[in-house]
Amino acid sequence: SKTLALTGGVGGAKLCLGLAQVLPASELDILVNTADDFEHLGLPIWPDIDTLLYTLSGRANQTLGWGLEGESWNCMESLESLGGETWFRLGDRDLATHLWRAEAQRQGRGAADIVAALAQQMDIAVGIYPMSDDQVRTIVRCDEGNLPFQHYFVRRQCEPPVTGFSFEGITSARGNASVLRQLKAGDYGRIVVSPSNPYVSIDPILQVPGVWTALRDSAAPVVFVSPIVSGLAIKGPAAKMMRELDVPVTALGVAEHYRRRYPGLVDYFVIDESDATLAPEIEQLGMRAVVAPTVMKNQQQKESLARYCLALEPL
Ligand code: FO1
Ligand code: CA
Ligand code: CA
Repeated sequence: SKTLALTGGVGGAKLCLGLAQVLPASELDILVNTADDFEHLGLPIWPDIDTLLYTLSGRANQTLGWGLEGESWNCMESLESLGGETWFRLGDRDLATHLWRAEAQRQGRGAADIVAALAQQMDIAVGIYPMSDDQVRTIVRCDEGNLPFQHYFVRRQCEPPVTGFSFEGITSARGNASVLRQLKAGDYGRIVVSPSNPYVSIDPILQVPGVWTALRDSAAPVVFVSPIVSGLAIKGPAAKMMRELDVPVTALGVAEHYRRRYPGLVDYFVIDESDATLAPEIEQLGMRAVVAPTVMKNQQQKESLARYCLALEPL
């Protein structure tokens, strides 16, 4: 049977790469956050989709953590000399993706269709699905007011303290039809939620109407991997957000967040070996706490975490 993975950006893409290495391509589908997407310089920018496409095609820029390797910035330099907006940097090669996508949108193609075409052009055979074809946009609530996600994340470098999040458009968004159909048909034997940011990567996917309940009602074990290890986020602002929201910055804090918002969803919660002492409290939330090396620095660590998640049996 097939595996379904949920992911946001960098951290999640690493586990997805591990899953893609250990599973036949026809047995892996990936449902991706699109609430970080925005329009910039008139172009549709889809960061988490592109991070996954570039990672799975072996061309991700390891240094930056986004965009393509071997990138040049001629267009941004010229734009700067024209006095254009350059706070969000689009590399020369990366620009081709956004230009191609803008043209596809003008032809009336939907997100799922566009992602499938991009994946095919990049020789990626696993199924990559945007969480919805409808527009959903993360708004970060801060003391100083609401900020669109990329303005908070890139322009303001995650500096303003956050008080919450909302996902504009989510109540009327329709989940990806193919993934929802396969979930209901029982096609997925494993469901893995990667260690992406709970608030801005995983929550938007789960809150698309019908998604988290379909995951919960599936017979497949639902395996979450903690993005917090030893009180730190491996990458990105998750730990900072938790601190500002007065949530304990631990794997337990993440597990409590998921239990409160999505009762009955989590079967297994994978925590790092360094957090093993949290296991009993996590189990008191009504989920199985399992301990594994979750830090993915090299290819072998990505594959072994993937294998570990896939080996957990239905409860
Ligand atoms: N992140 C940055 O921190 N600075 C950038 O200039 C930037 C440009 C960029 C361009 C294309 C793209 O797909 C992603 C880009 N990102 C950039 C990353 C991105 O917006 C964030 O990492 C995610 O949205 C959060 O996961
Ligand atoms: Ca993201
Ligand atoms: Ca279940």
